[in-house]
Amino acid sequence: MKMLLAVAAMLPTLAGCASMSAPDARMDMPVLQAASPMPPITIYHLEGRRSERVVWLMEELAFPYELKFVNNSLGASLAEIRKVNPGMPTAPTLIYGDQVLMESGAIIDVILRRHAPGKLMPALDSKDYPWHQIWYQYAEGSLLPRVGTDYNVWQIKPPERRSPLVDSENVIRFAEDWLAKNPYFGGAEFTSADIMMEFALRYTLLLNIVDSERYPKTLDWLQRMHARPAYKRMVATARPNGMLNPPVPLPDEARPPPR
Ligand SMILES: N[C@@H](CCC(=O)N[C@@H](CS)C(=O)NCC(=O)O)C(=O)O
Repeated sequence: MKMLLAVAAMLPTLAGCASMSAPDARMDMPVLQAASPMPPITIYHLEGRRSERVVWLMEELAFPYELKFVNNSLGASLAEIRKVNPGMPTAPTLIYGDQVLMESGAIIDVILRRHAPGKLMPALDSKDYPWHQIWYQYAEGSLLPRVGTDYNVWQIKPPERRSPLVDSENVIRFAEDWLAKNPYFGGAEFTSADIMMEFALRYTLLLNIVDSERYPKTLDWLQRMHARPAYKRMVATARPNGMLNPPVPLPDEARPPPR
């Protein structure tokens, strides 16, 4: 086994798609992390929604995939998702070989770590890695839940006063401040954290829950994301009529000033 790994590490063809990690204490030699072959992938999709993240990832990696959705109909596309994922019919739902996967962040992580090691992620021992992880989780863990709560509250009954807790304006301001000092959410390079944050920020601005003009760094970063060739290919494939099916935006008075 040791012999095989050592020989494999020297082969230029294998080394091209492999990365070496730190020495493994048990084996006392470097562990080879080669990319596993990608199983057939079908992405169940809703236009303008989180499933775009997975399409965008596949375009960045130039990996093949099948895309399933009904053009111009979120309802009919959701009905398709329900057929394969009745327990939690959300987009993205992914057919990954013989498994049904969900949660965009988990899907992206599985694809990168298994099938594209070393790509679209800072190295584990780099300075960028911890903050890449934070922004990667922040999109679904902090930003969208807080924006969603504020949006739903406004839809039911406009609040009489602003919550003292972290709210939509705070979560967007925090991202804006990061972008004032860093070109990407993963730090120096474009990474999967940008893929996670793009939907979160674009969707928030569509809700009109904050005043986008107060966040020039965010607008500039969004423009840079949308100029990427892989993003444009995603749009051509996953929004063939340019359909975003935007949610109903809030009135301007819903947008609080920075604290
Ligand atoms: N945290 C999940 C959220 C999935 C999700 O809620 N997707 C929305 C579309 S963006 C959806 O399927 N909504 C349909 C519904 O809630 O019934 C992820 O990142 O994949």
